Amino acid sequence: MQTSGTSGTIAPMNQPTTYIPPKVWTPPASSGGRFANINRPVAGATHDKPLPVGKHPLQLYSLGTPNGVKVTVMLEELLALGHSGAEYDAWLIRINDGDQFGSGFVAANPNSKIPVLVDHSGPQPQRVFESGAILMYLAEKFGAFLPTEGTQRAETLSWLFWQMGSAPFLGGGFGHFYAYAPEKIQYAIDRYAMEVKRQLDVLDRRLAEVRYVAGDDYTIADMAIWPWYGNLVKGQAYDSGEFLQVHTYTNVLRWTDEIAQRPAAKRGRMVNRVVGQPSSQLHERHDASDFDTKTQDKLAP
Ligand SMILES: N[C@@H](CCC(=O)N[C@@H](CS)C(=O)NCC(=O)O)C(=O)O
Repeated sequence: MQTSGTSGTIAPMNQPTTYIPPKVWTPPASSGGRFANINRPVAGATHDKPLPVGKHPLQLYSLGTPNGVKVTVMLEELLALGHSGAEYDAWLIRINDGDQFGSGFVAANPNSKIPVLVDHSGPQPQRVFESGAILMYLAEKFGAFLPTEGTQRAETLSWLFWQMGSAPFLGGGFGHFYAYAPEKIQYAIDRYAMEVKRQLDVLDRRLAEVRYVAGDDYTIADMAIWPWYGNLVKGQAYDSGEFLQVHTYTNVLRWTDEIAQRPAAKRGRMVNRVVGQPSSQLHERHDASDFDTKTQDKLAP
């Protein structure tokens, strides 16, 4: 047997590599793989850095990942409905550079993950973290995109929480092991591909029955699900379209394309975006006119 010190035991060279965990886990010097440099086994700030505050009541600290896009789409939808109180400053948090571990960010979100909203419209600034909580907070504050009673409300919340519980298996499970892990581990990829295809089938069957996930109306549940599962069925997540045969989920595709046509969805997906065509990226948003410099037509999914 070869041993690897405190990190555990590795099987002989001529057998499949099997990790035998030591009695007490210690973090590896580097696990390799994407994001290895920002992973830590402890919480808290690594450096002093206050968050900037702009001119609007709502301050968003985020990045244009699917979790970030949920919130910028919601804010743009609220503004499109005429809720001027939803004007916001969107500040860019570069998670690969560790911005989420600055003292100001950690005070706003002790979990050190984007997105974070701080509402300055009341007597004291109110922080809200977790994208699902931010969607609910905004929906209740403005009385929009979350039905107040009955089946539509129950369905909206059920599908919102379905997304919050399901996406970690898609991103942290499938996406991580298929695209980012330093080696391809068949057991892990099979396990998460199985789960992600099951989730897509859940969504596809639902969208065979209804126009939007909660029923007839577009809600915060659609806004939560679209950036994740819409990207996936368009082949825009982890370069996995062919592998997962995403073209077979025709109802999800129909719904994805319909939402992509909404002007607010087009604007929302541009905010805090740092990948793709330069014309699709609006790194910070402080005013509705900030979009004018960008060509939205290039944003077709
Ligand atoms: N459940 C959280 C997940 C947020 C999340 O995972 N954010 C990622 C980017 S999409 C992040 O900030 N990662 C930085 C890190 O893990 O250090 C939510 O929905 O708000």
